[in-house]
Amino acid sequence: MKMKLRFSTTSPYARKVQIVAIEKGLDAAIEVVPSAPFAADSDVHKDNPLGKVPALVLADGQTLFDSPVICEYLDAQDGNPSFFPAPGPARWIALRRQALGDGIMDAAILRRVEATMRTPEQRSPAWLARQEAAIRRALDALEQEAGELDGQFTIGEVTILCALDYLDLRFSEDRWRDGRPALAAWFERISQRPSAQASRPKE
Ligand SMILES: N[C@@H](CCC(=O)N[C@@H](CS)C(=O)NCC(=O)O)C(=O)O
Repeated sequence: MKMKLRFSTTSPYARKVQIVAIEKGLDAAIEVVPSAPFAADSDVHKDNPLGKVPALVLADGQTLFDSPVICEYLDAQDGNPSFFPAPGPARWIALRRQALGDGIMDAAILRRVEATMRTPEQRSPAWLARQEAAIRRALDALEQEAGELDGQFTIGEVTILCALDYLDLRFSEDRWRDGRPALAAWFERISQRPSAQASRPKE
């Protein structure tokens, strides 16, 4: 029986799972269930009480969430995890980069929700500015370490790739590449990877 993945083509968190599944040769073992978690009639909560994608329903009926948990589970299936290195310096770097990428996505989605689900009167400019600042600082930190991102593809680099592509999808007017040439060049290189090409965000 196939695993079932609650998935949205624009979710950067769900894309992390898709990339790891492709890289590990597990995509054929997963049935993708397109899901719209923000729709009023969404039934995602039937698989994930938090009502969020991604959620992975295993063959025994157990459901895993969120994206860090699902990605680590898929990585472990062949007994040879490469996206989540064993405890040690490489693991802390990978997890820290994942946290930075997830944090960019979290802040970007808060901005998007503020813009799409709240009326102009309800919107808080201070809250929006706070999220924008978090994204800006995280991108600046990534520019500083962009020279060290090449030569590996752990959950850290997967997550950064997904976060940057999400900024292109939703906030292209912010022009995150401006002033960050090393990060932009790394992003162009990593985007050529077949798993990245196969999982490009689609509206
Ligand atoms: N930390 C979670 C975040 C997942 C998440 O926020 N997903 C969004 C879609 S991009 C969602 O389903 N949101 C629905 C909601 O917040 O109600 C993860 O890494 O999987």
